[in-house]
Parts: sequence; structure tokens; C-alpha cells
Amino acid sequence: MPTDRPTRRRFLRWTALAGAAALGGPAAGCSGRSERAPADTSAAATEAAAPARRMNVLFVADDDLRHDCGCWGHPLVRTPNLDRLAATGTRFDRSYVQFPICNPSRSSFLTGLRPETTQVTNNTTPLRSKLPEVVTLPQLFRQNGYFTAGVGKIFHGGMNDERSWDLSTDFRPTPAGLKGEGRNLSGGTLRWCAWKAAEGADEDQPDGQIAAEAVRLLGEKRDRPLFLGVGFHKPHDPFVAPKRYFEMYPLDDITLPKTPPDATPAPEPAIGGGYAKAFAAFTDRERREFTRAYYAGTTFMDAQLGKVLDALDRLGLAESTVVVFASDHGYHLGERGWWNKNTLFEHSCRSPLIVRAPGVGRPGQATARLVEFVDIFPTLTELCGLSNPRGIQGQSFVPLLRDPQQPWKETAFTQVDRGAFKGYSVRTERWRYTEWDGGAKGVELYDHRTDPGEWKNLADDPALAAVRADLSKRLRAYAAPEPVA
Ligand SMILES: [Ca+2]
Repeated sequence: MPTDRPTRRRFLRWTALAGAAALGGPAAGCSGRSERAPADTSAAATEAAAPARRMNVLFVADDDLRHDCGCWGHPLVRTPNLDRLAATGTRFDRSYVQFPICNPSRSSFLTGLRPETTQVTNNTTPLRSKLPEVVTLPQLFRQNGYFTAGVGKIFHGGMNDERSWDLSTDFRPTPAGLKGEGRNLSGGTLRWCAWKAAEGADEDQPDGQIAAEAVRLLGEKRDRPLFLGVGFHKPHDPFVAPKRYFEMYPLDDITLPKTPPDATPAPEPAIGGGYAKAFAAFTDRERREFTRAYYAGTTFMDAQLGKVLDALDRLGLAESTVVVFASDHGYHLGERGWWNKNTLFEHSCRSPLIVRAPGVGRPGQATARLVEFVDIFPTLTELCGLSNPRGIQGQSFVPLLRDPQQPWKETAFTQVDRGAFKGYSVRTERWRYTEWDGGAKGVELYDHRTDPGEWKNLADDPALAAVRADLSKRLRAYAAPEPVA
């Protein structure tokens, strides 16, 4: 694989670290200040110290962000800080979550396990109620001597995992941040469906306070490496951001999606129901207000990300810190009449991912190869020289960071629940194929080579019978895996 000399040196050092980790990890520095009892590292402490200090990790988990960002070519939305992260790292153009709502997606990528294994398929089931002894991503770093801090939303709201963190915190808006101009776009039917151009500054909103706390933690001197989780809330609803971010997006500049006249109707379960009636009642102005508020939240979040990236540069930490930016899933802004997530269309399953691993690959590179969010866990452990817990289901994409054009995964899987039955979808580089209730409630096949908007369902095209049969076989193997002997 083509790598330059510094990259190779870095790789060899990491290889050595991985070897040390296989023996039980480095000696843990437990003398650092900690707000909670240190993780149990007594076994690891008997092993020799690692030859060099490990890389820090900045793990930014965003909430409900879709690819309407400058670095993915959006003509309107301003995301200068995501753009500069992409310009110094690797941008993933086909990265897919395993379950496109908050708690199941986060439970999956924070454990390296697929939803069928976590058994977390809704927003009310705590991860540890299903897997009490699972080792989460931050917990693994903590066990290996890292100081782990979770600021904002990393685990789903109300389900923070104490064992994962030396320190964790979240924030609420100040009284000034609660004031402002706005309205509910559903006439109050959907309580969450509201925007507000808030008074006050960035720090009057939780995301502004999260950025300030992250910057503070980066500046603290400590004797062990840092795993810093930063969980921004926007552009998730309610769509609140300081007023100046709304002013960047005049309503007339907003472009709304158009449904082609010959689009195939989607099977009934493809759109989740529930909210659909309220969405159908939106006026054109309400659609524009929704989109403007989502974009205001996107740019507001991006500005907070910028403060954290600035701190990395200012403190001289950029070269010793792996940065991951990941949204927990994508989002529809009116496509198929839907203004939410939880579908098996591309807008929902595909989710923003940027990784910056100093010395690995070329700055500003992009890859169109398929990766799944379940792969983030083993990628980070490989980059930092840690051993994975047994049974991990992702595949490290470190080789793809070194050579982003090489052949890679053939399939990426996403699933949703529809109460009495499930939907599963498989993406290849060319196709998306979806079955609802094993096909009984609908089958979809889209050709991304000719139809990136997924408007024409080709499932019943006789010329594509072999494609459908092959994808169905792969999907069923995923949905009902053979029991391990
Ligand atoms: Ca979310």
C-alpha cells in the first residue's frame, strides 16, 4: 500500500503499541485528578509501560446532522469548521449507521456491536439493561489508562454510562438563551417541531457551553492521555440557535426538494407514520422555516466545533490527537414528505463521518468506499494501539485511511423497527435493497448509479432478478445470522 515515510514510521510505532496492548496494555497513570474513582487497571498496571505516550482522542458525536455541509458540496450551508476538518483529514462519502435513531445508533457505534447484538432498538432501552457487562468505547480507553471525559450527549439522553467516564457533564440553556422569536411549525401538534432564534450568545445555549467545557478540558495538564467525547445537540430539534445563525439563511434562499412526477410510491412502512399527517399540512413557508432552522442549528454547531479545533491547534495537540466527527444518523428535510429520521432511505442511513488521524493518509482525502459506524470502534482502538474487547463486530478502516481508493466492504446494513415487524436495508456501492417484514410488507431496490435520490423502485424489474436475489440473500443472512456453534 502506498504510504509516505512519516506515515510508515507512525504505523510501525502503532504496531509496537498494539503489541504492548495485546500483553495487557500500558501502566495506567492513576495519580491524575479524577472526579470519579479510577477504572480498575490493576491487571494492566503489572505490564511494562508503553514505549511512547498514546494518541489522544477527540470524539465528536453530533445529533441528527445530514450531509448539507460545505465539504459535501452543499451550495448554501456554511460549515467552515467541518470543511477544515475534512481538509486536514479523511472525508467519508458512503458511511452508514446501523439504526437511524439516537439510542440504537449510539449503542451500536459506542460498543462496536450491531443492533441485533445490543438488542437496543428504541430510544427507551438502556444499553446495560441488555448487555450489563459490555465494554463501551470510552470505557475501554479508561481501562487502558486514559482520562475519559464526556461533555454533552454521547450516550442517549438520560442514559449516560457512568462506567465509561472519569468525568461527564451536560448543560442547559441560560434564561437569556430561552428567550427569542420563534414558533411551532405544526400548530402545536408535534411539540418538538419548533424553532427559536434565541437571544444571547453561543454560551447561552448548551452547545456553546459544551464547546467551552471541551476547550477547558483540553487545556488541563494531566499525566495521561485524554479521550474527550464532545456531544453536540444541534441541529437536533427543537431548532434553537442564537439569532445570528438564523440571519445567515434568508427564507428565499432555501431550496425545497422536489418529487419527480414519475417517482415510484414507497411501500407503506417506508415512512414511519405518526408525524406524516402533520408534515403533510406544512405550508411552503413552514417548510422553508423548518429548513432554515435546521441550517441555523448546523452552522451554530459547526461554530462550536471550530472552537474545539482551534484549541487543539493553539495547545499544540493537533498532531497528537485523533479526531472523529460522526453524526448519529442522517435526516430528511422533506424528501418523501418526511421531516425526520428513522427511515431506510439514503438520507437517513447515510450519516456524516470525518476522521483525522495524524500521519495516516493524506490531508484532505476522501473515500467513496462503504464503511459502517460499527467500524469506528475498532478503527479508534487500532489507531491508539488498544486491543478490542472479544466479539467486536466492526472492521477497522485504518487501511482505508492509508489508501482510500482500495477495494473495501461490499455491504453496509441498516435496520429500523416498525412495531410488529422490522425493516432491513443493505447498501452496496451501486445498489440499495430493502425488505419490510421479510418482504411481506414491501421490497425496494434503487440503482444509485442512475437514481441517487432513490425515486424509482426497481424491485419488480425482471431484468434485475439476479441482483435482487443476491441482495436478498445477503440481507437475510444479516437479519437472521447463523447461530455460532
Ligand atoms: Ca440523533
